Amino acid sequence: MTQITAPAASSTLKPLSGIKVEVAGQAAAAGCGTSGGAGKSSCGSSAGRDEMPAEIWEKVKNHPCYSEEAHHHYARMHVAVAPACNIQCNYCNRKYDCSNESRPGVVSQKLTPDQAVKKVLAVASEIPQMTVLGIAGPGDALANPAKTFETFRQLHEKAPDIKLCLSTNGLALPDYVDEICKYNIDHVTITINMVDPDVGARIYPWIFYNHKRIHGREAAEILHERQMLGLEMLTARGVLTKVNSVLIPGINDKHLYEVNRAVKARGAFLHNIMPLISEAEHGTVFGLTGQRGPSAQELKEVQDACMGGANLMRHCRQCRADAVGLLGEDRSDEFTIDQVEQMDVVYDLGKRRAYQEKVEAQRQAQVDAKRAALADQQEDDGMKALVAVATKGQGKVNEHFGHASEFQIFEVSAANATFIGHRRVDHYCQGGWGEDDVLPSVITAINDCHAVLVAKIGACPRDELKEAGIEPVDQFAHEFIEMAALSWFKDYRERIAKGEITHTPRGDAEIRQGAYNKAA
Ligand code: CLF
Ligand code: SF4
Repeated sequence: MTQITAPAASSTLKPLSGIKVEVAGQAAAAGCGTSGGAGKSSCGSSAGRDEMPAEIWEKVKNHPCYSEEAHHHYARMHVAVAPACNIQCNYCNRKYDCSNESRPGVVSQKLTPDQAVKKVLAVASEIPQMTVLGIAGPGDALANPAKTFETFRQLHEKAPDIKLCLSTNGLALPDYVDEICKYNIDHVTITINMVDPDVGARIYPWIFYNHKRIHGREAAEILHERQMLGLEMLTARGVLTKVNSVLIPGINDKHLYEVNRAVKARGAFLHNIMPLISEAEHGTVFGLTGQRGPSAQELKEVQDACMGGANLMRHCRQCRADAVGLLGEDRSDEFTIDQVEQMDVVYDLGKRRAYQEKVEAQRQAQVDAKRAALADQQEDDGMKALVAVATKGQGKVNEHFGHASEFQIFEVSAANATFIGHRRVDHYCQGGWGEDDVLPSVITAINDCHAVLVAKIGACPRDELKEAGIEPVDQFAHEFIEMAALSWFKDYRERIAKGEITHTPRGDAEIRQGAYNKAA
């Protein structure tokens, strides 16, 4: 892939509702207020409480998608009440979850609003750190307005501490902004893959709008205008917005910079650039025509090129439309409708608050540990390394190498330790023994990393990792991740300075396609 760079000259997008949008010209600069991400670029998903206004912090502090820090501690759940869709994306097969917010994989059960509400209350009573309820398909939330808003209406009354979150392709969005505000739905995601209808025509074969099916460029033009209008309307009403973009190599990879600047100018709080998931067995147009997804390096390159615009989210797990749990895990099997019907549901707000206070204390300890580790670094010489981390939550290195179904990737330097992504893998450990066939795929998934931080690791994978140039590190078991990564980095630099090792660049890594791994 050729280097992605910011366009040299600014171009001007067509103004929609009176707002002039300058791409690359950085038109809007209203500060990081409730209007979203038009302010300082540090105010993104990785920003902490000191880096944004208090009212924004209140909205994002326990939303696992809007705050990277929160995603180590807080869980979300989706209820699959929205089966229909009003557009066709070339990366979607209607038999599968919406690729906008959920990875391909059939939804186990579609729910009525009453079933959905019961399920949410059941999960909330069992998982007190579940703070957000999202409706993200399996079709489009706003193509099923009656079911979507009936679910939100009931939850607004019955579970006032749960944040409500909605995901849409944006076509119907301008029609429902009042309804969104009425139920205090404070977080809305719009999937925007283009701001140029010529690009859009390669992604969307048709839309269904005003009782008509519309094809080609005209369809993409209408979708684009509705998306931009909906985003502007939400910004004007103080709703936090996130834009999801699917990175499709050769179609919109070089265009996403323009998308980033356009949505920033319209007040988007976050921009989540996700890799296309495209496999022939999904039966999508892109899967069947051989359109590939990006590699890890290609994804990072596009994300890095967009920095300085709308703030980036990099911890998305492209979750299912019925996912339950921390991002990266799925506990939906524990909450089937049959199980929920038999559960004794006690929605105890006091218990939930008490639990979340404990989570907050732990989270502050994680921030303090990072601060202390940063203060202990040698002078920053610009060197950076990626480390993979095996974790099952709480912000700690607390998973065995063989049990990890994903590794979290952190970029570490003397100046910072930042989450930059995750890599799904198959479990290396299969019920007590290591699966030799799996190890090469795990190494491929973290091949761009210099070290892997784990709670425990066996002798065999340890040796093979070393041979592949990835250092297995288990001395920080059960420590906070950033502190562990920074401590490893300090030691790494000391060993380089002593001539014990040399720092060599690593290779690219593969983004895994295919089935979701259930939590171990
Ligand atoms: Fe769900 Fe989406 Fe709300 Fe999060 S997911 S509706 S904003 S509560 Fe999150 Fe999942 Fe990525 Fe979506 S990790 S796919 S960004
Ligand atoms: Fe599929 Fe979602 Fe696109 Fe609709 S908006 S076609 S459900 S990916």
